[in-house]
Amino acid sequence: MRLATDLPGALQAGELVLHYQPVHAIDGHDLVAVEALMRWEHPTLGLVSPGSFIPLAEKTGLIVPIGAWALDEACRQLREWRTLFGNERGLQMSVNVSARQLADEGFAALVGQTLSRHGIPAGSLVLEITESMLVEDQRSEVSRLAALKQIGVQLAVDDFGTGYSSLSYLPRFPVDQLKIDRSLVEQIDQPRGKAVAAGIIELARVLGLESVAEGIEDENQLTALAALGCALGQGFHLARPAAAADITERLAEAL
Ligand code: G
Ligand code: G
Ligand code: MN
Ligand code: NA
Repeated sequence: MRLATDLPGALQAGELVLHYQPVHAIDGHDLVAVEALMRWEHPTLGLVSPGSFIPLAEKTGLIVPIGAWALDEACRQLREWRTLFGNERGLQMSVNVSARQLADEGFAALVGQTLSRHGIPAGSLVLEITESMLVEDQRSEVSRLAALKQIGVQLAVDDFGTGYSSLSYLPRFPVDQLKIDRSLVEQIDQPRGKAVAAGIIELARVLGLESVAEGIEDENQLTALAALGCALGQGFHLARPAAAADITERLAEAL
């Protein structure tokens, strides 16, 4: 188990990096946000995707320091882009958060400190949490999320539609975005798939939440989502995750 033995040293060794996937407005195509996605530049295995080491980091608890690093690095990078391209452009940064991080007593304080260290307005940070985190232990989760909302960050439900299909958390949790999972976007070319996507987008609308479609891989899916009134989109058809320098170029082109 190379990964398991090497992971504890990876953060210290500077082997973890963030790539960023653009999030575009579906009407107008503006680049409005990026999602930070971790990568491990392993000295011999090459670029390792988070799917293969995040679960390991969660199991061992390493996700707490690694996640704190990712939050800090994402905010540092957002500061750089906002300074280069103007705060008024309003670029937002999404960061994935694991259950283990949210369960940490000091998480909201950590988020607050990280934002002030980099001079980032709280509203431009989106924390992505998964549905399964919301159904686990509702009472303590509600108070943890409320503490984050008090700071002013936005909260997104990631992989929406793939969890325990319990919607009972939605009225109670102060979330701002629903990120429609790519397994649903994939089925949008079929009548029943389209109906489900339409229902979610309508649900987001009546709750006053932003809808974000993930995993858009072709023009037909984009057109269907636009027709349904989905606000934001992400996917290989729009832009792949890329290193910070590539995103800097894209932002410069969009000026
Ligand atoms: O890039 P890839 O498809 O391999 O991502 C797999 C999973 O890893 C995604 O579900 C994503 O949410 C998660 N992930 C990526 N970056 C981070 C991170 O910085 N922190 C946490 N907790 N999860 C991440
Ligand atoms: O769980 P989360 O939504 O955070 O996972 C994001 C992951 O989805 C990233 O690892 C990213 O590489 C991947 N991803 C982004 N866009 C697409 C896409 O259009 N198709 C597929 N198959 N994966 C995508
Ligand atoms: Mn995500
Ligand atoms: Na997702």
